[in-house]
Amino acid sequence: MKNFPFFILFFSLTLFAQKTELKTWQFSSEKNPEVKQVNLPHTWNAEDAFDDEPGYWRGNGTYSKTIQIKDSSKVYYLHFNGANQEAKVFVNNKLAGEHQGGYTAFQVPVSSALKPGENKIRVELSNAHDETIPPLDADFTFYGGIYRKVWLVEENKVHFKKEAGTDAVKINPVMDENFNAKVQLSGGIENPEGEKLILKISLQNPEGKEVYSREENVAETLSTNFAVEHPALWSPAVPDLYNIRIAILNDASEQLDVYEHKIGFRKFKASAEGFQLNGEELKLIGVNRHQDWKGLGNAVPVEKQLQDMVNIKKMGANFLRLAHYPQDQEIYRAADSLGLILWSEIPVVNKVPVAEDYEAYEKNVLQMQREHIAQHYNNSSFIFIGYMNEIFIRMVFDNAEGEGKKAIIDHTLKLARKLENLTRELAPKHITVMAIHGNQIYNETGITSLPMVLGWNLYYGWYEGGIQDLGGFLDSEHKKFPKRPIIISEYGVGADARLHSNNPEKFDFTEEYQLLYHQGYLEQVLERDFVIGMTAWNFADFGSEFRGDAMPHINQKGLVNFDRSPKNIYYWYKAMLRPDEKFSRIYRDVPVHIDFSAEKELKIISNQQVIIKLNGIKTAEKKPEGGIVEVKLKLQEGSNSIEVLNRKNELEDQLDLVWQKPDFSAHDWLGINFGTNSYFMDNQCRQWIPASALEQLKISEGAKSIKSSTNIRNTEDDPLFQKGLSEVKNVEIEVPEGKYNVQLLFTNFGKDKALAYELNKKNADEETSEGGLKILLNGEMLEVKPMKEFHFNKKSLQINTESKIKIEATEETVFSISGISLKKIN
Ligand code: GCB
Repeated sequence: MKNFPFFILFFSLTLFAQKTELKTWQFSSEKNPEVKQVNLPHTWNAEDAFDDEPGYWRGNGTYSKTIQIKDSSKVYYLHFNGANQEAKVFVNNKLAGEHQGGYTAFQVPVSSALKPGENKIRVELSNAHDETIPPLDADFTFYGGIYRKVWLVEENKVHFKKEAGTDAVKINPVMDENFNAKVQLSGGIENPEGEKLILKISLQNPEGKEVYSREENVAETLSTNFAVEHPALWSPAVPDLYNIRIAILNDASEQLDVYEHKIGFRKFKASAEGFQLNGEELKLIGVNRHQDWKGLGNAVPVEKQLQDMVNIKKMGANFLRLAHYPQDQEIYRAADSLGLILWSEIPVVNKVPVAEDYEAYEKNVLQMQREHIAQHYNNSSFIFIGYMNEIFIRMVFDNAEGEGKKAIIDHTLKLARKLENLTRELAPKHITVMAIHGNQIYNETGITSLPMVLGWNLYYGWYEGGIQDLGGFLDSEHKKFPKRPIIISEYGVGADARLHSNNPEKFDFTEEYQLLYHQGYLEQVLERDFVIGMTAWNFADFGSEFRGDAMPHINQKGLVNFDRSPKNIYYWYKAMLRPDEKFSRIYRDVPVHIDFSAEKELKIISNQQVIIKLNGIKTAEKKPEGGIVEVKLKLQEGSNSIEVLNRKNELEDQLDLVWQKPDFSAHDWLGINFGTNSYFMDNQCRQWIPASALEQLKISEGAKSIKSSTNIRNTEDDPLFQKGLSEVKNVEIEVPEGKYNVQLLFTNFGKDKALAYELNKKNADEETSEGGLKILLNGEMLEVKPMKEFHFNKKSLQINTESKIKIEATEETVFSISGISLKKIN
């Protein structure tokens, strides 16, 4: 008898839905017809979206597998959490269902196609461009594949209806002014034989104690409500969740299906006076998130993705925009339990088609929004619902005019109205929102008056203007539309942990410019109540195949890197947003201070007073200003130990920093980078210094900076080649007598720009076709072969010299140069 309760447990569990994860599949594609075994999550673009070849493969892939069916009295569905982007599902070679769109879940009823024993499942999936499926155009990579989980779901004949990719159960916890709640439940039940059914509803409080339970008769429609007096509230500070359990029983009291979900009680309101949660003001501060990951594309195991959620919360965020598409269901669950308010949206980005594809596009988009809302409605964190991002940007960039422009505006407005109405109809208690780019076309067309809250994606200090232009712009918008609540839905700059500068400037991709920018934005937003929130672009670096930032194919505006290692800025936000958790961390910039001056301006990211010790001796005690402590340290040549302690004398952080002069007294190698103020760490961990840091270097007058933001092929050290000096006649570097290996680095910046080694304009082309550049290195002629666009060329020579290395153009010419490295041989 001892085992009896366990038997009961097992027995009752097997009565309702069983989910079997279908992990292993056979895969082939049009591009690679050879069949191989893959495990989900899977994408076929994890590599080619990052290689040197432009573009990534977009086409058809086929997944197949066999499954065993034992019990033909059951009802079966195939549940896909996400497959990008057009799927056809076949069971035993018969089409069982189709789905358009890569970011929402879908379920295919398969019972009628299945037979007892072995069954063949095949999924034909395409990520080829299709004008009827969003996104059509966007700054992220549309990796193809079944990149989320798939289950075979086995149900009793009686079960909760499946609709829009989920169980058709809607839970609405409505709060009154006194913070009493009414939980409204609605939904549908499949009851093909009209059985007599009982619904058993129960609610457990956050401590797990049952606080409500009721049984009632039900047929096919679930529609009921019950009151909860003064429930514990859900908020980012205390995300208390109740558990609701709805069981369908037959008249023998056997459970036929169970729906269980965690719900939070919260009351929210957005106005130009601010965002209110549970009657209190809450400034929404957080990040945007893309779902992909270094080396994995979009096929990221859920456990890994959840680390993002924890780290976003740890940073002190209370708000998260899931840009630009619905993400895995587990992300919403994590937001519920961690206490992150979500803005979630569908990927209607950059443009709407206007030609014959519009109708089909509209149909797909509306269906996508239905699925999006149905699948996440019961998540308490799901509060802001979005449906368009920068929808006029393509029109603006393409300079559309006249009839063409009118057609775009008309179609876009038509779709926006439909989406706004649909969203309000399906989620009348939620907040609708749209993100737009910094252009008045949105106000002029009236599209901005549709959503309840307007999101501005603003990049003052990056794509345009200066960091301090933000405030003025916000004020002028507020003056024009004083009732409109605004969110800065995006703001950010590219930053690469390999690049550092003492004089940060726009578009240099240094972490120092990133810090300046975010400091400026946070300050300007905190001063303005009508700005109800802000989400930094982006939590992490992400894949965008066509980009040529300092790391090609990657948008580098993340607070953390593509592999999720934090940049300095992540800690800075934590210092600003988490006064409750004291910490201090030395700002990491260059690993070796290469300068004539022993003085190092050290930054410490901190939210508490700190003591700084240099080589064991206390040198400063300081309070942070805006999350940063700055100290000047006089380093000794060679290694220096820096320690940071809190006021209790506990060590918070420690760093060894080497100081070397930029000459050959301490080095046998020097790398000089032209056309930039930044220090750069190459893929062999060597630090290149800007030419301006070298007193022993002379460049002929009239040289100009030249740069390109593109993928310089065949190198991982793009920043070294993306900048240079053009119109150089000669470069001289004083060195001690000796033997050197001199390496000269040249870039061909491509046709649209002058050639990097820009021979004087008149005979540039001739020279190139004749075999490239001829220059003199300490009098010896060096020929540099012509190269393809956006490739670099390297030329090395060993020389003996008494005091000087001189690179000069041959008569009448000038050249461009990206870098010089010198290696002392003895
Ligand atoms: C935007 C877009 C986003 C881009 C971002 C950028 O405004 O909404 O998709 O990635 O700018 O980095 O340029």
